[in-house]
Amino acid sequence: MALADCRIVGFPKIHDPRGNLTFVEGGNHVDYDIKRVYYIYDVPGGAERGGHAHKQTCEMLIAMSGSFDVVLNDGQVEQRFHLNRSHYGLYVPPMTWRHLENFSSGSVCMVLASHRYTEEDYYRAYEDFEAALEVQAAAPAAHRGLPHAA
Ligand code: T46
Repeated sequence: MALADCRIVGFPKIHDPRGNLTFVEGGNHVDYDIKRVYYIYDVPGGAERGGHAHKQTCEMLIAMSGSFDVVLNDGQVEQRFHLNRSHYGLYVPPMTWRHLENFSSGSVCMVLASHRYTEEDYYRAYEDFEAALEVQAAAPAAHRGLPHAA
């Protein structure tokens, strides 16, 4: 996976004088089965979250309230996304290093994840992540699911 696979996804927003409504559908706005939902809140000023990559889990990050920055890195390129609307999500594929910072007061980050939590799915040391990317890059194309010459 590369940073090019990361993307902002827009969700429907039903405007209503009683308040707006947004929905997220599996198989539509999210193209994986959602196995877990978690949220980060009560973040103290100046705190950072993340600082790791997942081996298999893909995630959709949504700023349900307030705002924060998500900095993504695929081992080659780094890109910063500012999330501040609950009708947009940031899709993050596996093998993407991420950290979250600049949380505004009262912000809530909700995450729709493709896998249940297991610590074995994490690279928590950047050098382990880099080493895994090198192994992937050295693997024959067929093992990476890429087209290869017959
Ligand atoms: C990501 C950002 C946005 C669980 O027991 N279950 C869970 O589902 C999760 C996510 C965490 N935990 C435990 C594991 C640790 O003992 O909660 C503790 C903190 O977890 P972590 O260090 O992973 O938290 P963050 O906020 O640094 O990162 C999490 C996600 O891991 C990560 O994928 O994108 O939130």
